[in-house]
Amino acid sequence: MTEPSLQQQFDEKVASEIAIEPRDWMPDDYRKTLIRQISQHAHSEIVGMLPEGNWITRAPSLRRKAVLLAKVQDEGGHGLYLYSAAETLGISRDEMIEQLHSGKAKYSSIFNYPTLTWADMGAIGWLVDGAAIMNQVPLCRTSYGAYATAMLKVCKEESFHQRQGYDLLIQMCRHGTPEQKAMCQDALNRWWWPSIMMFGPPDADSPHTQQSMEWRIKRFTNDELRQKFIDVTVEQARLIGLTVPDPDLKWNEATGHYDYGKIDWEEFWNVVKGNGPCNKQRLETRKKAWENGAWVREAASAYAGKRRQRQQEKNAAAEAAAA
Ligand code: FAQ
Repeated sequence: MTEPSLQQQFDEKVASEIAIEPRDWMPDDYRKTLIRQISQHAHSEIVGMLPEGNWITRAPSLRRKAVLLAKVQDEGGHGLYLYSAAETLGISRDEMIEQLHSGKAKYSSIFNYPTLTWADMGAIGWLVDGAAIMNQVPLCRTSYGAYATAMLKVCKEESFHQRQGYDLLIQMCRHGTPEQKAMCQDALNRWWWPSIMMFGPPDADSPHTQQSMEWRIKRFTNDELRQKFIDVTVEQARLIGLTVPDPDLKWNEATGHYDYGKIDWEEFWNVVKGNGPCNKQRLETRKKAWENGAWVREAASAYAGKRRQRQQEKNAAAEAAAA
């Protein structure tokens, strides 16, 4: 079959909502875009374990510790599904890790901010996982089958993550001391703007959005998702008596949405370029973990090799006996 008709088949599948599967023909740029997005998403999940992992030993009760531990483990699992989904596109796990460690591949800007108080665990679950859900529910219908399948499971777990964070804040805001409530407000003040930056640059400055929308990798633009997130989250803040740190935030009857203040895109690009408060620390920690885990990878692959060899010997013996 010649290239134009393969392209045509691909276009027709995308237009009629038939998932593109790993063995299907796909344009090179579609493959590259998916590898870029899925691997960066995977890196975000893995690096994203660090800010909360920092608080597991300091959780204030056994229940909160168990919940936080389960959540952070889930994020590790999400990273693994996503690395596997990216591998179906022809990139190896080692290449992806190399790209993260060399700074070639990005991970979400949000994980370069420090977690200073226990209320940050609430703010991350509520805002960061809340933003992740807003972005990832539409990805359950993304055009690449393996990514969509991974997203289905991830989204179920993200809902629990968002809930546990919001629940933590409800407890402190409604039943806590004035100091605890002030700690929650401080967490919202610090996490609000970075959370709404998570959706990426404004549509006018987003080089990938238009093409990704055409390929139905993305189902909504960065600005559309940001707006949806702001609209639901402002109401949730009000419900627990917290104030969103944006003096320009105002309900707009005409649009049916909240208008919001100017986002500091200079801060965003600065963090994306590696100059946020924790970029260096996050990458150093990941590199060290990779180096320290080398013996585990070696042992696991030696064990897998031995099992394979034993199975081959068994099969050969069975064949010889049957002959
Ligand atoms: N941070 O043209 P666009 C989570 C980059 S998971 C850093 O708009 P695109 C769960 C972008 O890569 C959070 N870089 O790009 C959790 C591109 O650079 P490149 C991660 C960013 O791909 C919770 C350039 O800017 N979620 O939170 C960011 O069409 C708690 C131009 O941007 C995903 O990855 C950013 N915020 O749209 C875990 C979701 N935004 O690659 C632990 C899947 C943009 O050309 C604890 N990804 N850039 O060098 C997506 O939906 C999209 O990739 C976007 C960006 C929306 C992130």
